[in-house]
Amino acid sequence: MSTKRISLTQYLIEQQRGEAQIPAQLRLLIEVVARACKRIAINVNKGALGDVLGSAGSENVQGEVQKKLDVIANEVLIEANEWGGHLAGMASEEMDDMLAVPNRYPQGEYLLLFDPLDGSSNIDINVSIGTIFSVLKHQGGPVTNESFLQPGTAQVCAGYCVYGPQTTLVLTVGKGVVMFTLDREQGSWVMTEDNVRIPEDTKEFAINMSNMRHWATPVKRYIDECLAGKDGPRGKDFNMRWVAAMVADVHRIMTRGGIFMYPWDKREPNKPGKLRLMYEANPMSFLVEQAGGVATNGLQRIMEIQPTQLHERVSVMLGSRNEVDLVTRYHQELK
Ligand code: AFP
Repeated sequence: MSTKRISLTQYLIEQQRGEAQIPAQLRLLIEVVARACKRIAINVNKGALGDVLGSAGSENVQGEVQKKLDVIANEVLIEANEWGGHLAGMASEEMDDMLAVPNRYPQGEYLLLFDPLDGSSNIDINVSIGTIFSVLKHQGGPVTNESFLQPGTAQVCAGYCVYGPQTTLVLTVGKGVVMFTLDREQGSWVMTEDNVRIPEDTKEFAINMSNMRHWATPVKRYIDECLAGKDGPRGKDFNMRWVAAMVADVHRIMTRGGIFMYPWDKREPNKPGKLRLMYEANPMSFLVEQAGGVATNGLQRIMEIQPTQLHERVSVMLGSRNEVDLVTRYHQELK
């Protein structure tokens, strides 16, 4: 990390001028989303002192009970982005269908997808949560749900914000991964890592072990070998972490390596997995790959999956290259 800490604005202006050549509309989009994350952080940090905890008394398209902060974060992102002229439309975990930019505002060339508050089950227990976002180019014509059904390889930008002990924004525009920490005294994002790299090897896996009896054979084999430790086929001991917020588990991997898995399981065999492709798996896969990691669904690169539905789910294995390659190989041996 260079000693000079620059602001998000300076970084984006340099990217606009430099190799990445990010267009002005994309630069504006990122600044607007980053500002919205600051507003979400303010609401998250109120906790019991503000009317932000507990259930909103409604359900989202996934049939999950919405927390008040899910709804607040969703509204903050919509209100921040609808007037700027950089977007054609938005899609959110919290909305059944996409939202086209209202006619009273100019339409832009980008599509923004987001999980406004990932890890909602952690809100009331004061454990890290976050916002995940993905950016696609609108291919023209009227904006519909189908406009968003582009593979992860079509993403032009992805990022997340972790609302934890620090408030950290992690971002890629396809030229590596950078991290910014919120300087609360100035209210500005300050670069704290300029070249995030995920170690190819790790001794740390993240999976919800309570689902073990439901996993497919390749996942059971991989985890059993990790649990066997140095006396087993892996020849080394492993540690386990599970924050139950993808954004926090992925941030740990971006920071020190590891493998994160939320695989298919036999509880609902027709569901490919729990996590959503468009606004959880794809943006996280883009970031992981840009940091030198790997992201597959066990059989193929997540970013090459052709989406068929806005809220479709996917099995996720991502992180340190050599570990994800190994568990992917175990899946492919069974094909
Ligand atoms: P919530 O937003 O409902 O808490 O779900 C979070 C999440 O989608 C993802 O962020 C976690 O990795 C995963 O679910 C945790 O799932 P389990 O609660 O089944 O472990």
